Amino acid sequence: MEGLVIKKNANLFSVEEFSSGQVFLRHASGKTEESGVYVGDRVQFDESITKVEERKNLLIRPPLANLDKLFIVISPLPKPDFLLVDKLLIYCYLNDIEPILVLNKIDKASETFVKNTKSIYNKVAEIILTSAKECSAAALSQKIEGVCAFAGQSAVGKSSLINCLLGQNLAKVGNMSSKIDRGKQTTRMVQLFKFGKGYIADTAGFSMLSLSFVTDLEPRELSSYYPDFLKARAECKYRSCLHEGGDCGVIKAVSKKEINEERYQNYLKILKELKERKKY
Ligand SMILES: Nc1nc2c(ncn2[C@@H]2O[C@H](COP(=O)(O)OP(=O)(O)O)[C@@H](O)[C@H]2O)c(=O)[nH]1
Ligand SMILES: [Mg+2]
Ligand SMILES: [Zn+2]
Repeated sequence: MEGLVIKKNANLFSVEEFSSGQVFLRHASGKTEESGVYVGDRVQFDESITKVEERKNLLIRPPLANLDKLFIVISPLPKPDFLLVDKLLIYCYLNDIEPILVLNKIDKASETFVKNTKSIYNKVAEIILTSAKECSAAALSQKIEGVCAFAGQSAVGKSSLINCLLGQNLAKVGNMSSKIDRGKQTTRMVQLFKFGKGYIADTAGFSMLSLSFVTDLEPRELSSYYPDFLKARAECKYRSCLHEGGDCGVIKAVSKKEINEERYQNYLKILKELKERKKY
Protein backbone atom coordinates (compact mmCIF):
# COMPACT_ATOMS: atom_id res chain seq x y z
CA MET A 1 0.00 0.00 0.00
CA GLU A 2 1.01 3.61 -0.50
CA GLY A 3 0.25 6.60 1.64
CA LEU A 4 1.20 9.86 3.28
CA VAL A 5 2.66 10.14 6.79
CA ILE A 6 0.41 12.62 8.58
CA LYS A 7 1.56 12.20 12.16
CA LYS A 8 4.41 10.86 14.23
CA ASN A 9 3.99 9.80 17.82
CA ALA A 10 7.16 8.36 19.37
CA ASN A 11 8.01 5.47 16.99
CA LEU A 12 4.54 5.15 15.58
CA PHE A 13 3.48 6.80 12.33
CA SER A 14 -0.03 7.54 11.12
CA VAL A 15 -0.12 6.76 7.41
CA GLU A 16 -3.09 7.86 5.32
CA GLU A 17 -3.54 5.38 2.50
CA PHE A 18 -3.86 7.22 -0.82
CA SER A 19 -6.84 5.47 -2.39
CA SER A 20 -9.05 4.82 0.64
CA GLY A 21 -8.04 7.72 2.87
CA GLN A 22 -7.93 5.22 5.72
CA VAL A 23 -5.32 5.86 8.39
CA PHE A 24 -3.00 3.05 9.48
CA LEU A 25 -0.62 3.05 12.45
CA ARG A 26 2.76 1.70 11.39
CA HIS A 27 6.34 1.45 12.58
CA ALA A 28 9.29 2.06 10.31
CA SER A 29 11.34 -1.03 9.51
CA GLY A 30 14.95 -1.82 8.72
CA LYS A 31 16.20 0.60 6.12
CA THR A 32 13.45 3.18 6.55
CA GLU A 33 13.99 3.20 10.29
CA GLU A 34 17.67 3.91 9.77
CA SER A 35 17.21 6.70 7.25
CA GLY A 36 14.27 8.24 9.07
CA VAL A 37 10.61 8.77 8.29
CA TYR A 38 9.06 12.23 8.56
CA VAL A 39 5.61 13.73 8.55
CA GLY A 40 4.96 14.64 4.91
CA ASP A 41 6.76 11.57 3.57
CA ARG A 42 5.11 9.48 0.88
CA VAL A 43 5.70 5.87 1.82
CA GLN A 44 5.07 2.28 0.83
CA PHE A 45 3.89 0.08 3.65
CA ASP A 46 2.43 -3.27 4.61
CA GLU A 47 2.84 -4.46 8.19
CA SER A 48 5.42 -1.71 8.53
CA ILE A 49 6.80 1.16 6.46
CA THR A 50 9.04 -0.42 3.85
CA LYS A 51 10.01 2.44 1.56
CA VAL A 52 10.18 6.24 1.67
CA GLU A 53 9.71 7.91 -1.72
CA GLU A 54 12.21 10.53 -2.78
CA ARG A 55 11.58 13.90 -1.09
CA LYS A 56 11.54 17.28 -2.76
CA ASN A 57 12.61 18.93 0.48
CA LEU A 58 13.08 18.23 4.18
CA LEU A 59 12.83 20.82 6.90
CA ILE A 60 14.67 19.97 10.07
CA ARG A 61 12.91 22.29 12.48
CA PRO A 62 10.01 21.68 12.37
CA PRO A 63 10.66 18.18 11.00
CA LEU A 64 8.52 18.13 7.88
CA ALA A 65 9.02 16.60 4.44
CA ASN A 66 7.70 17.67 1.04
CA LEU A 67 6.38 21.08 1.95
CA ASP A 68 4.57 22.59 -1.06
CA LYS A 69 3.45 26.01 0.15
CA LEU A 70 4.54 28.28 2.93
CA PHE A 71 2.27 31.04 4.19
CA ILE A 72 4.49 33.80 5.52
CA VAL A 73 2.34 35.72 7.97
CA ILE A 74 2.86 39.36 8.87
CA SER A 75 0.66 41.83 10.73
CA PRO A 76 0.60 45.54 11.56
CA LEU A 77 1.33 44.61 15.18
CA PRO A 78 3.84 43.20 15.98
CA LYS A 79 5.52 45.37 13.40
CA PRO A 80 6.73 43.27 10.45
CA ASP A 81 10.27 41.99 10.47
CA PHE A 82 10.89 42.29 6.73
CA LEU A 83 14.38 40.82 7.07
CA LEU A 84 12.79 37.63 8.37
CA VAL A 85 10.24 37.74 5.54
CA ASP A 86 13.01 38.05 2.97
CA LYS A 87 14.95 35.17 4.52
CA LEU A 88 11.85 33.00 4.47
CA LEU A 89 11.27 33.88 0.81
CA ILE A 90 14.81 32.80 -0.08
CA TYR A 91 14.31 29.65 1.96
CA CYS A 92 11.24 28.88 -0.14
CA TYR A 93 12.93 29.50 -3.48
CA LEU A 94 15.85 27.28 -2.43
CA ASN A 95 13.62 24.44 -1.31
CA ASP A 96 11.05 24.43 -4.10
CA ILE A 97 8.29 25.77 -1.85
CA GLU A 98 5.73 28.30 -3.10
CA PRO A 99 5.70 31.30 -0.76
CA ILE A 100 2.51 33.26 -0.17
CA LEU A 101 2.49 36.39 1.93
CA VAL A 102 -0.41 36.63 4.36
CA LEU A 103 -1.18 40.03 5.74
CA ASN A 104 -3.17 39.19 8.87
CA LYS A 105 -5.05 41.43 11.35
CA ILE A 106 -6.45 43.58 8.54
CA ASP A 107 -9.11 44.57 11.07
CA LYS A 108 -6.27 46.55 12.66
CA ALA A 109 -4.33 47.54 9.53
CA SER A 110 -4.35 51.04 8.08
CA GLU A 111 -4.74 51.55 4.37
CA THR A 112 -1.20 52.91 4.23
CA PHE A 113 0.16 49.78 5.85
CA VAL A 114 -1.57 47.54 3.32
CA LYS A 115 -0.48 49.74 0.43
CA ASN A 116 3.15 49.86 1.56
CA THR A 117 3.38 46.12 2.08
CA LYS A 118 1.88 45.50 -1.34
CA SER A 119 4.28 47.91 -2.97
CA ILE A 120 7.27 46.11 -1.44
CA TYR A 121 6.19 42.59 -2.35
CA ASN A 122 3.93 42.78 -5.37
CA LYS A 123 6.69 41.61 -7.73
CA VAL A 124 7.87 38.97 -5.27
CA ALA A 125 4.99 36.89 -3.99
CA GLU A 126 1.24 36.66 -3.96
CA ILE A 127 -0.29 38.65 -1.11
CA ILE A 128 -3.45 37.64 0.73
CA LEU A 129 -5.33 39.70 3.31
CA THR A 130 -6.88 37.99 6.33
CA SER A 131 -8.33 38.62 9.72
CA ALA A 132 -8.13 35.61 11.96
CA LYS A 133 -10.06 37.57 14.57
CA GLU A 134 -13.08 37.77 12.28
CA CYS A 135 -12.20 34.43 10.75
CA SER A 136 -12.07 36.15 7.41
CA ALA A 137 -9.76 33.85 5.49
CA ALA A 138 -11.61 32.74 2.34
CA ALA A 139 -8.77 33.83 0.04
CA LEU A 140 -6.36 31.84 2.17
CA SER A 141 -8.44 28.67 2.32
CA GLN A 142 -8.67 28.65 -1.49
CA LYS A 143 -4.90 28.55 -1.66
CA ILE A 144 -4.48 25.40 0.42
CA GLU A 145 -3.17 22.69 -1.86
CA GLY A 146 -0.60 20.01 -1.14
CA VAL A 147 1.27 20.25 2.15
CA CYS A 148 1.03 23.77 3.56
CA ALA A 149 2.58 25.37 6.62
CA PHE A 150 2.64 28.76 8.32
CA ALA A 151 5.68 30.77 9.33
CA GLY A 152 6.40 34.21 10.68
CA GLN A 153 7.13 36.15 13.82
CA SER A 154 5.52 35.28 17.10
CA ALA A 155 2.04 36.76 17.69
CA VAL A 156 1.23 37.63 14.07
CA GLY A 157 -1.68 35.18 14.22
CA LYS A 158 -0.45 31.88 12.77
CA SER A 159 -2.22 29.71 15.35
CA SER A 160 -5.36 31.84 15.10
CA LEU A 161 -5.42 31.39 11.31
CA ILE A 162 -4.96 27.62 11.60
CA ASN A 163 -7.79 27.44 14.13
CA CYS A 164 -10.02 29.57 11.92
CA LEU A 165 -9.40 27.33 8.89
CA LEU A 166 -9.81 24.06 10.75
CA GLY A 167 -12.78 25.32 12.71
CA GLN A 168 -11.49 24.07 16.01
CA ASN A 169 -9.04 25.17 18.61
CA LEU A 170 -6.18 22.88 17.78
CA ALA A 171 -3.35 25.36 17.78
CA LYS A 172 -2.64 27.21 20.99
CA VAL A 173 -3.23 30.94 20.66
CA GLY A 174 -0.91 33.09 22.68
CA ASN A 175 -1.17 36.71 23.60
CA MET A 176 1.15 39.43 22.51
CA SER A 177 3.00 39.74 25.79
CA SER A 178 3.59 36.12 26.71
CA LYS A 179 6.79 34.43 25.71
CA ILE A 180 5.25 31.13 24.81
CA ASP A 181 6.52 30.26 21.42
CA ARG A 182 9.92 28.76 21.97
CA GLY A 183 10.77 26.18 24.54
CA LYS A 184 7.88 26.43 26.89
CA GLN A 185 5.42 24.45 24.82
CA THR A 186 5.93 20.78 25.44
CA THR A 187 4.39 19.48 22.24
CA ARG A 188 7.10 19.46 19.64
CA MET A 189 4.84 17.56 17.34
CA VAL A 190 4.01 18.21 13.73
CA GLN A 191 0.76 16.95 12.35
CA LEU A 192 -0.98 17.27 9.00
CA PHE A 193 -4.68 18.11 8.93
CA LYS A 194 -6.68 17.47 5.80
CA PHE A 195 -8.07 20.68 4.38
CA GLY A 196 -9.55 21.37 0.95
CA LYS A 197 -7.24 20.01 -1.72
CA GLY A 198 -4.38 19.53 0.71
CA TYR A 199 -3.09 19.52 4.23
CA ILE A 200 -2.27 22.11 6.84
CA ALA A 201 0.73 21.40 9.01
CA ASP A 202 0.16 22.38 12.59
CA THR A 203 3.66 23.12 13.71
CA ALA A 204 2.78 23.99 17.31
CA GLY A 205 5.88 24.46 19.38
CA PHE A 206 7.88 25.82 16.49
CA SER A 207 7.64 29.55 16.24
CA MET A 208 9.27 29.65 12.84
CA LEU A 209 11.32 27.65 10.44
CA SER A 210 14.91 27.06 11.29
CA LEU A 211 16.86 29.49 9.18
CA SER A 212 20.18 27.71 8.89
CA PHE A 213 19.35 27.46 5.20
CA VAL A 214 21.87 29.94 3.95
CA THR A 215 25.02 27.94 4.57
CA ASP A 216 25.30 26.48 1.11
CA LEU A 217 24.27 29.60 -0.79
CA GLU A 218 27.06 31.46 -2.57
CA PRO A 219 27.01 35.24 -1.99
CA ARG A 220 26.91 35.89 -5.73
CA GLU A 221 23.86 33.63 -6.10
CA LEU A 222 21.83 35.57 -3.57
CA SER A 223 20.34 38.16 -5.88
CA SER A 224 19.00 35.48 -8.21
CA TYR A 225 16.47 34.79 -5.45
CA TYR A 226 15.14 38.35 -5.74
CA PRO A 227 12.56 38.39 -8.56
CA ASP A 228 12.19 42.15 -8.11
CA PHE A 229 15.92 42.67 -8.87
CA LEU A 230 15.82 40.68 -12.08
CA LYS A 231 15.36 43.48 -14.59
CA ALA A 232 17.87 45.79 -12.91
CA ARG A 233 20.53 43.08 -12.64
CA ALA A 234 20.82 43.02 -16.41
CA GLU A 235 22.17 46.60 -16.26
CA CYS A 236 25.08 45.77 -13.92
CA LYS A 237 28.49 46.27 -15.53
CA TYR A 238 29.89 43.01 -14.19
CA ARG A 239 28.09 39.71 -14.34
CA SER A 240 29.40 38.75 -10.91
CA CYS A 241 28.13 42.02 -9.40
CA LEU A 242 27.11 41.68 -5.76
CA HIS A 243 25.17 44.98 -6.01
CA GLU A 244 27.13 46.66 -3.25
CA GLY A 245 28.59 49.47 -5.29
CA GLY A 246 30.17 50.44 -8.59
CA ASP A 247 28.37 50.53 -11.90
CA CYS A 248 25.37 48.58 -10.66
CA GLY A 249 21.87 48.40 -12.15
CA VAL A 250 20.33 47.38 -8.85
CA ILE A 251 21.71 50.43 -7.03
CA LYS A 252 20.44 52.66 -9.82
CA ALA A 253 17.02 51.03 -9.59
CA VAL A 254 16.95 51.63 -5.83
CA SER A 255 17.71 55.33 -6.31
CA LYS A 256 14.95 55.53 -8.93
CA LYS A 257 12.65 53.80 -6.40
CA GLU A 258 12.07 50.92 -8.81
CA ILE A 259 13.44 48.60 -6.13
CA ASN A 260 12.27 49.07 -2.56
CA GLU A 261 14.96 50.66 -0.39
CA GLU A 262 14.31 48.52 2.70
CA ARG A 263 14.34 45.35 0.66
CA TYR A 264 17.69 46.35 -0.79
CA GLN A 265 19.12 47.20 2.67
CA ASN A 266 17.99 43.80 3.94
CA TYR A 267 19.57 42.18 0.88
CA LEU A 268 22.88 43.75 1.96
CA LYS A 269 22.43 42.36 5.49
CA ILE A 270 21.81 38.84 4.20
CA LEU A 271 24.74 39.20 1.79
CA LYS A 272 26.97 40.14 4.72
CA GLU A 273 25.81 37.09 6.67
CA LEU A 274 26.60 34.84 3.72
CA LYS A 275 30.04 36.35 3.27
CA GLU A 276 30.86 35.98 6.98
CA ARG A 277 29.73 32.40 6.96
CA LYS A 278 32.03 31.66 4.03
CA LYS A 279 35.05 32.81 5.99
CA TYR A 280 34.85 29.88 8.37
N1 LIG B 1 -7.07 42.06 15.96
C1 LIG B 1 -6.64 40.85 15.59
N2 LIG B 1 -5.97 40.08 16.47
C2 LIG B 1 -5.53 38.86 16.05
C3 LIG B 1 -5.75 38.40 14.73
N3 LIG B 1 -5.17 37.18 14.63
C4 LIG B 1 -4.60 36.89 15.81
N4 LIG B 1 -4.84 37.91 16.70
C5 LIG B 1 -4.38 37.97 18.11
O1 LIG B 1 -2.95 38.03 18.12
C6 LIG B 1 -2.43 37.29 19.22
C7 LIG B 1 -1.43 36.24 18.75
O2 LIG B 1 -2.09 35.27 17.98
P1 LIG B 1 -1.49 33.79 17.73
O3 LIG B 1 -2.44 33.09 16.82
O4 LIG B 1 -1.17 33.13 19.01
O5 LIG B 1 -0.13 34.16 16.97
P2 LIG B 1 1.10 33.20 16.59
O6 LIG B 1 2.13 33.40 17.66
O7 LIG B 1 1.60 33.70 15.27
O8 LIG B 1 0.59 31.80 16.52
C8 LIG B 1 -3.64 36.69 19.94
O9 LIG B 1 -3.99 37.55 21.01
C9 LIG B 1 -4.73 36.70 18.88
O10 LIG B 1 -6.02 36.78 19.43
C10 LIG B 1 -6.48 39.24 13.83
O11 LIG B 1 -6.71 38.95 12.66
N5 LIG B 1 -6.87 40.46 14.31
MG1 LIG C 1 1.31 30.10 17.56
ZN1 LIG D 1 24.80 45.11 -9.46
